[in-house]
Amino acid sequence: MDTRTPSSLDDYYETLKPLNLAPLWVRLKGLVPSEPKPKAVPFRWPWEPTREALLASGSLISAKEAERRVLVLENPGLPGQSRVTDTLYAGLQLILPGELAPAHRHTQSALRFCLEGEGAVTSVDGERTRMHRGDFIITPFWTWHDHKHEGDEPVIWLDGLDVPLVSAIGAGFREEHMEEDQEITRPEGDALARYGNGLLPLNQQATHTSPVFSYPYERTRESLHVLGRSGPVDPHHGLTMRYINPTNGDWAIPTIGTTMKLVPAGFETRPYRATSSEVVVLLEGTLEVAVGDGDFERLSRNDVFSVPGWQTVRYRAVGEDAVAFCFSDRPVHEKLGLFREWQG
Ligand code: GTQ
Repeated sequence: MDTRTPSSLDDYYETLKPLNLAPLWVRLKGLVPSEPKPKAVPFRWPWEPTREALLASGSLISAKEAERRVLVLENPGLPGQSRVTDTLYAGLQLILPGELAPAHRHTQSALRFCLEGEGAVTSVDGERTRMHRGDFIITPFWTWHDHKHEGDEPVIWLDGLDVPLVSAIGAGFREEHMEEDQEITRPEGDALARYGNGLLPLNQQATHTSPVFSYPYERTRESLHVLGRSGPVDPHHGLTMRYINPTNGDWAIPTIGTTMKLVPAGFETRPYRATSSEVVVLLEGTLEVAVGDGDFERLSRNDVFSVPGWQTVRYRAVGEDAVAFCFSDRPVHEKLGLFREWQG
């Protein structure tokens, strides 16, 4: 080996490559930035063309062939990476009458937020739940889940998963079930009655994920609209309620924070930013959102919007009350003691 001292730093760097070494001093500021610099950008997926593209897949590939017939929402700042923000995955899933998306399980936690159509059923670890617009459904990590369609119109829902987070820590596993269609062992509504009525079985232990795996919109909506008539409206969040795990008071999913937000007609939120990144989908009304120095962008029904971390965000509702479902990686920031927020 040539042990002579290189004559320049560039020559020196060349000598480091075969040794699998690198100088920290050229990388330090990138590795340890002064503040978060997400690669994801704020972006809106408009419902109509997105829905059209998804429906077009329906005549080309079946849910069974695809395993899951999903169009992944790819953030333009992270092309080819199947990420909606730096840390979250989102997709829009289509299931047609009579179809079955076969049972599997994985260590990624998943949520479904139902947007269009009636008649689909998701089964999770032995219990079925019917899916209606606005329902929030959880498939906890490592639970068997399949989706089927017993109705007569296309059904579309938004999938949210912690795929990039699980990948970052190298904890991803998947298994296919031996049967396409898992065995049902409890009646529909069991989980909601057992865990979701302000009651718990006497000796219930805390669970990682909320055992209430289906949160019907009917109930969420009632809470929000009752609060909307009387309660104070938070200047930064409007009326935002988080879905909880009743066994420990934590977020419903240990890695994904889910909320429903009502912004009253004419209300504009104060600027806010947090380290967590978020995905927003508009359920009711018209919501405008401004990120950073950008102009307000209008979200219409079922539009999906990505808010990267550490970006200032403001919302305003136009015309009538706006209701939006949001999911974020906030629980991970909190659990690591790294959650920061700023309220303008
Ligand atoms: O429905 O189980 O969008 O496993 C991505 C991975 C949906 C699902 C996705 C999945 C699923």
